[in-house]
Amino acid sequence: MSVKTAKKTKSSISKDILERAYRLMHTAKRMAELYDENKAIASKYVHSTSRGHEAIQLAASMQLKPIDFLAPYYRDESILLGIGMEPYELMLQLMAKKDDPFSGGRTYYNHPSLKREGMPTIPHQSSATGMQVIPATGMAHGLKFKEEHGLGAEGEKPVVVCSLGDGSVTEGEVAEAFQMAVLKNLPIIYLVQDNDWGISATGKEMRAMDAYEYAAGFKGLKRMQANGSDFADSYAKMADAIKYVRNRKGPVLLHANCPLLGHHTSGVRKEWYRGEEDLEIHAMGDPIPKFHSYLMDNGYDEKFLKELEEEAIQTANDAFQKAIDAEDVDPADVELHEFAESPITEEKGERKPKGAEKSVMVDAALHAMDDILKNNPEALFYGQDVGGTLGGVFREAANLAKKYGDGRVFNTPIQEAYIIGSTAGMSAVGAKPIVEIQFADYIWPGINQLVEELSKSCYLSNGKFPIQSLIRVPIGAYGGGGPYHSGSVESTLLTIRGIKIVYPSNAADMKGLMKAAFHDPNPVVMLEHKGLYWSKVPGTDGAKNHEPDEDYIVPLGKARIEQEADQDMIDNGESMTIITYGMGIYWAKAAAENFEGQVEIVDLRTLNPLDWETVKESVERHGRALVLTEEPLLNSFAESLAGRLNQHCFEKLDAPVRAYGALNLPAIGLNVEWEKAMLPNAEKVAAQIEEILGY
Ligand SMILES: Cc1ncc(C[n+]2csc(CCOP(=O)(O)OP(=O)(O)O)c2C)c(N)n1
Ligand SMILES: [Mg+2]
Repeated sequence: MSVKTAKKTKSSISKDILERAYRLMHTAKRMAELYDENKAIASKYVHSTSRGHEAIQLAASMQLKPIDFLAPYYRDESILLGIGMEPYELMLQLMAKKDDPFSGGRTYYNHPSLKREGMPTIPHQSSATGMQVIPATGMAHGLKFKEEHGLGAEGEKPVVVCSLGDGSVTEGEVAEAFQMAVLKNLPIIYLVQDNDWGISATGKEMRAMDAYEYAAGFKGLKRMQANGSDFADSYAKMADAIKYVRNRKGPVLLHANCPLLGHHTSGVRKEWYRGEEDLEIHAMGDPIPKFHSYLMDNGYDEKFLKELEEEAIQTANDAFQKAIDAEDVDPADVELHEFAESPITEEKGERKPKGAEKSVMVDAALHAMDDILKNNPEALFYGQDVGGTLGGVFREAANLAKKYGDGRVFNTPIQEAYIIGSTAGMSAVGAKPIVEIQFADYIWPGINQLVEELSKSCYLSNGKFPIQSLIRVPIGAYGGGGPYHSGSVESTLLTIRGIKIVYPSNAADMKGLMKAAFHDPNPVVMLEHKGLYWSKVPGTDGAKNHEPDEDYIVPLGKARIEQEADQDMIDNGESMTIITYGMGIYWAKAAAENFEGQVEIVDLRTLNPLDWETVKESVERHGRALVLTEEPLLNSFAESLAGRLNQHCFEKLDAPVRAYGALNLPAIGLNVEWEKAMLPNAEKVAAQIEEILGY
């Protein structure tokens, strides 16, 4: 349509912006109305709209540049309109259609992930409130890291905008992110949209202070406030915030009050818990009439504004019908994008070069890290105590900080959620994070980030945002480590889809797998048995290997036959296989000494993806098998694998596949006698072998 030019405006904001913002406010409003009018279609899948929050959202997003990064939340519909997304595209997501530009129909409305020329980048984030604050801060952290190491793009500097509701600010993980933002002076704006509600809980019920007051505790976090329902005020405050962050003065928290005019979501209706009075108060703050008055005061005429409004309504109406008619998803695609493809598919380099010295596992890990940091300037390594002169409580990173600088190898606060979750943001901006959780027993505070943010990103972004993240985790029991430094966690991790789990049992595999894990574009958790690090545990000398060369790499998902059985034993039906990993290898080897030539041992090396072919072949070759683990057996990975083998190899079996592991107790008692009593050992495994062979 033809748009008449308005009279001269007094506003410092350009005419184009004012008119576009007004049109988009009406677009958002009409979209919300359409969704309410067409509940049967629009509310098939749950959604929230931005009604009431349009002014601050448009003010924020209309000032972002394609170089910037954005982490919006589920109410940020107007943010998405402001960066240039079309209502039709958003409605494709509303209806979970095939061409939903974010997820191909896999995730909810206003849950974007976007890598598009000319628009800010939006990595995937979960639907868990507040949790995106850590990945978003990780983005800012990654940008700063790149800039400080000469890896940033030339020219103007990007900013990260992370938006969240007032109800989310009190969540613990938000505090971890704020702490890191001020500690490292990161280029991020936390935009808190305060509508005084968190579903049905009021501000009074949820907190003793608002986000602006809370932010005062974070020294170095610049605090700002905006009237979030006033476009001009929001625009000016956002402009100041963006300028401050672009100039790298540090992080900002912008607290914007806004009314909540729509329902919490399509499924939780406002009339169920909000009184008349509250609804009236919020209605008085509607940003649209306010902006209308502002425009009238600035020389616009009613007729022209009506034309903008009608244009918006028409666009939304047309888009809705078009989205209804759009193609649906193809269920045949359901398995696409579990993982991004790894470039490492073959074992390469020399596992046992001539003249190589023997290395303990912890040194092989250290040398792998050294090679990685030397050859990949985007790589960085952080976690508790890995930096400085200590270089890890196991000295597994000794001297790396000295060699590569405190900017690349550094200590973090005790923040497991940040350590894990930040890698999502780092990866999105092109850094290559390696992190460490000090002990497997302390991975739990970080599990939320692993599950919600890391594991689902590739799948739910339709393959756009796989997360390169290598998470090293010392694990396992030996020598009286006690209840909180000996735990095994792999079964829990293996219930999380979308992450890979690696568990080397010797120095050569440690080196080769560490490199493959680093080059894998997906999240990889590397479990490193502390009892094997120095081969201090009697019987684990085999964990020391001639050290492979620098090019050595072992693809993930490939098991290794650690020990073969004699062919005549196999032919006579007197052999069996033990499927195991980590410390299990050494229990199995010691136990097998009593059964010469009868026992094959398969070292899984990677638990997910599992080398099913090798395992199945081995079980079928012998017809007798034991799956051995250090974990308490009940409901473990080992038990599940044994069950699967019984099902799939049934016809080739001479005995049921057994699983064997630790006693089913919540912790390993401190006294070494408790440890011995609870865990498997060579004698206990030998008894299992005896029974299986005698079956
Ligand atoms: C971790 C987590 N807990 C609970 C929920 C369910 N939930 C969705 S929205 C919401 C309220 C959030 O309030 P606020 O952050 O103020 O955002 P608003 O909807 O008011 O914009 C809750 C509890 C969730 N999505 N994630
Ligand atoms: Mg709220």
